[in-house]
Amino acid sequence: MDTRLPIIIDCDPGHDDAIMLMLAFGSKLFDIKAVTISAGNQTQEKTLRNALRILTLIGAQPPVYKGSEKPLFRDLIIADYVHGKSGIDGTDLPQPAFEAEEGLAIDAIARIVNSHHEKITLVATGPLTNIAGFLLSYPDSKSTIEKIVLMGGGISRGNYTPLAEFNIYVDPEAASLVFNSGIPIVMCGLDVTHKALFFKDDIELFRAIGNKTGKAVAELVDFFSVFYRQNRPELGGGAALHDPCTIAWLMAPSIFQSKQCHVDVEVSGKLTTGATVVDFYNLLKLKPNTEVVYDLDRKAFVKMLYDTIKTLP
Ligand SMILES: [Ca+2]
Repeated sequence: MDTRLPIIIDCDPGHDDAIMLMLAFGSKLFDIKAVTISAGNQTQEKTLRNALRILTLIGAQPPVYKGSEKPLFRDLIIADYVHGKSGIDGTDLPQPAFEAEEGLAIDAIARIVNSHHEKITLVATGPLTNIAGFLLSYPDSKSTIEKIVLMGGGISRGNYTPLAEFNIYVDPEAASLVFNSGIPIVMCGLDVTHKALFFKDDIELFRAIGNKTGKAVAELVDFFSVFYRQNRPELGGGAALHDPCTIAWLMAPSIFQSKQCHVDVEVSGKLTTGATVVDFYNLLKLKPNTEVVYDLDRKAFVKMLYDTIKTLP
C-alpha cells in the first residue's frame, strides 16, 4: 500500500519555490501527482521554464502544467526586484529535459483529484489564481481536496505593502475565494517564513555537500540574500525561505507553532488590499477556517532541508 501523501504543487519559481520543489521531491513522503505553474515571481512563460529546469536538475519528471497568464481580474505584478530577470537568477540550471503536458493547470487539477481514490492536498506557493480558477470552474470537485497548504499572507504585516504579502496582493480575489471555500487552509505567512532564515553559515553547509543540488541551493540563496541584506536588515542578514515552509510543515508539523483562526482577505481596502485579516483572538466568534502557522524551530528546519538535499543528485 502506498502510504505517501498525495499532493499537487502549484508554484511560481522563484528562488524559494525552487528549494521547496527540491524538498518535496527529495522527501520520500509525497506522491506528487503534478506540478502546476502560477505567474507571480515572474511571467508564466518564465516560471514554467524555471520549474522544468529545476526538476531536470534533480532528475524528476512529474507531469507539469501551464497555468493562468494573469490574475483573475487584475494585471500581473512580478517580483523581478527580488528574483531577477529570469525569475531564478544566480545559478546555472540545466536546460529542460522534458516539456510541460498539454492542457491547463485548472483542468489538470480537476482531472487528477476526481480520478484519485483518496482526497488530495494542494500545496500553493505562488498567487492563488490557478487554485481559485479550479474552484470556480469545478465547484463540485471541492470535496476531493483534503486541505490547501499555502505560503501567503501574514498576521500583522506585509512585504509588498505595509499589510499585504506578495502572493496574496498579486491576486487578492483569488485568495479571498480560496480562504472562503470551506476547504481547510494551512497558512504559512510571513510570521513563520521570516523565521525560516538562511544565514551565510547555512549557505556554506549546503555548498559543502558537494552535489549539484546543494551547489544550486547555495547559489540561489547567495543571490536571494542580497535583497534581504539590503532591504530587510531586521532579519539580521538572513534570507527568508518562504515557500519550503509549506512542504516542511507537511513533513514535520511538530517543528512549527500554529493556531486555528478565522482568516479573510481584504480585496477593496484603500490602504489594505491584499491583507490577510487574521482574527487571532477570535474577536468575531466565527468558525476558524485556517491553521495559521506563526513560528518554527529554525535549526530543525535547516536540518530537514540538509538531510533531504544531500540525497538528491
Ligand atoms: Ca513562490
